[in-house]
Amino acid sequence: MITELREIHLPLVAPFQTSFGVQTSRRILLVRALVDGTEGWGECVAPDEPTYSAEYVDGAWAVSVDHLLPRLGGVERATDVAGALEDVKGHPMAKAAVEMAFLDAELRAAGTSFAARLGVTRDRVPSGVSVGIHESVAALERAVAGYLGDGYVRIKLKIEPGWDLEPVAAIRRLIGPGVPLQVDANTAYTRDDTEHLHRLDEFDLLLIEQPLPEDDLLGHAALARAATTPICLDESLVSLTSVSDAIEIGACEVANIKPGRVGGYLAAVAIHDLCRQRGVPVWCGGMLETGIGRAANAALAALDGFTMTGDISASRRFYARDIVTAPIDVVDGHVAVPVGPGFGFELDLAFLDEVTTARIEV
Ligand code: SMG
Ligand code: MG
Repeated sequence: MITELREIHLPLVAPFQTSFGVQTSRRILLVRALVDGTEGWGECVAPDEPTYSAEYVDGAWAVSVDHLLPRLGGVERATDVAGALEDVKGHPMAKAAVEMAFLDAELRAAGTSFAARLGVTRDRVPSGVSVGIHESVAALERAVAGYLGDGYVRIKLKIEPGWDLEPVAAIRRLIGPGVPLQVDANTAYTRDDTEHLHRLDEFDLLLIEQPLPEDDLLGHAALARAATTPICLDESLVSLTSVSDAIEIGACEVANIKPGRVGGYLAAVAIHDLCRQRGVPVWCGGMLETGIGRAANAALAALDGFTMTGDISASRRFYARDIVTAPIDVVDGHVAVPVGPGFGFELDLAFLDEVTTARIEV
């Protein structure tokens, strides 16, 4: 059962700007569960504002209290959560956090790690970094040089109209032809930008992530036919069906899998399996998670179909201090797959209390 909802507030080490705005801090909803007398935690990736998708932290809190928790009556296992919450439309991030808390608690109760439950064989995953829009190309170059110095093995640049060809050209020049580079538009372009987006082809990018609005699957398919840079979807992929359809019509040559966006880690695994079957490479996206979500993502990304480097960076890429006792670190360009029970993190309870801004026990 769910025993607590908590909201924390963490400042970011530097502003993170995307095509939909600037974030300087994060409010994060955490969910605690109790299974077989053992506690577990889930992290909701809903941002402060409904600008990445419709979900946001206050909405996630409200739907959890008013509609999700009351439906969890007889639920004892993570595998029963999605079914119990099925009547509630949408809100995948809020649902995912609930399922995650059950999963962490039941794995801890069984003394099993998430990685063992998934059956992964890799003990580390390559680490990529997502770099926001900067005030100048020079500032972006400094940031990227710093991340390369930290060992990241793949760079992702956020782009938007007016911040694309020039910064991408500059960074390709800076890092040379050998360093994997990709871009993410977070839906900032329209079908009218097709010609313009083609000009990115010359920079040998791994992929262009979500150039068009999330409901424009046909637009992405047309772009994929015309461009040589593979089209990757993020915001559009909200369920197994949407992924299957997007692949079917040629709109999704690469998939960014974010557990929160698809309703949880169990759905994320099913999407991974489908993509693998269809020969579509996948990678694990990031939502500026704390050490809770980062630990879970590192295990997920160790599944065999995750053949591309994910946005799983060190805790310190976003947070000066994480809420876990052993912040996620990047060593030789990789993040270790946690081996401890559950998702494998331990909370820094004193610090957690310090950054808590709201809390209810249920
Ligand atoms: O966690 O490293 C991270 C952030 C990765 O760029 C990132 N995420 O669209 O992929 C994406 C963005 C969404 C984050 S803003 C809510
Ligand atoms: Mg994205």
